[in-house]
Amino acid sequence: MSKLSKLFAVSAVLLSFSAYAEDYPGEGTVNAVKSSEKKLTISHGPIKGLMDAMTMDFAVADPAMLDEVKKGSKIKFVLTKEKDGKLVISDLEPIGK
Ligand SMILES: [Cu+2]
Repeated sequence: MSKLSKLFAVSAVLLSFSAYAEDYPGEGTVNAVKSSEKKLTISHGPIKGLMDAMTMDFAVADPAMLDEVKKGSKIKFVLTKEKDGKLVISDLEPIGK
């Protein structure tokens, strides 16, 4: 392991202990893109440690993420629970394209 990757590994560990926000990976299907609300309606599978499978709206961290999907898109996403308990999709990626 190079010095630089060791440094990254150490900072990643420190970050995971010190961060207020928690990340949860999930998968689901986009049912609706609500551009004006910066939200996606997603039928998601169980999100371990957070919730069971259901259909619900999620806010996205960056409106540009809405352009990466459309109704029917299957996606992987990272749901971030912020310090104040708010849930936001902080990353997403279409799957099976
Ligand atoms: Cu849910």
